Amino acid sequence: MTGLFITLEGPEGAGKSTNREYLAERLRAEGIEVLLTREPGGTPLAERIREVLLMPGDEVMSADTELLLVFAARAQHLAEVIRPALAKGAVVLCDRFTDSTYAYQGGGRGLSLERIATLETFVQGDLRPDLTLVFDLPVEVGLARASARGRLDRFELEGRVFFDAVRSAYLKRAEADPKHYRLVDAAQPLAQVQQSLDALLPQLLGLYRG
Ligand code: T5A
Repeated sequence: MTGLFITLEGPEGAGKSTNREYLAERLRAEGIEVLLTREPGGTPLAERIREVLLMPGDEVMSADTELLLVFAARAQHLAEVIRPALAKGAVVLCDRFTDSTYAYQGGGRGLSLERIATLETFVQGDLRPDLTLVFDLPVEVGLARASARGRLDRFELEGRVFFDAVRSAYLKRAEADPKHYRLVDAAQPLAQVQQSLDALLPQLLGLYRG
């Protein structure tokens, strides 16, 4: 692998998609090839799995089904998109990845972290993000931003306890591994969030250029 794998993580409405575009522009301005992608999704098949995961329905999805679906989509995404782009030397900016699984299925649903780690190794081998940006903000601020957009997806219909657990799972992971995580205060106005990203840019370029 010669490229750089950066993931953007955080709860609903944290600004991951908005800032992914911003970071991509900044990196492209440096002449770097950037691939923007997201999870669940990123390929036609994985996007179909995303629809199954996000669409509210009458049948309650078991937590194990949810876990296996996110990893099924990830296996396809890695094979079709992420690994080939990294092999070509691109910077891959991925909106959510396996930290979301630890936060939502581990923290939110309470599934065993060991079981998630087993699937992580099965699906990813030793591939892990080079750096993860965690966009952190109070749960109510993120949910207000997400609901301002209209119809809520299956996860956004969860309650406060679920999202508190998601947020604390992210914070715990970031605190445990400062080398691979950067926390971004996503409650600030967008211009300030983007200033924080500008401040991180030299580190990203350093990682990319070795
Ligand atoms: N999931 C995913 C799992 O459970 N397990 C997994 O393994 C994976 C991979 C995916 C869902 O799937 C779950 C988690 C998720 O629930 P999604 O739509 O991809 O869903 O993710 P969301 O977080 O729901 O996406 P959002 O679009 O809500 O959040 P973003 O991308 O963080 O936020 P963004 O950039 O779209 O911004 C939301 C709104 O806020 C505004 C933006 O303009 C936009 O209107 N905004 C700001 N406003 C004020 N100040 C700022 N600083 C702002 N930043 C953005």
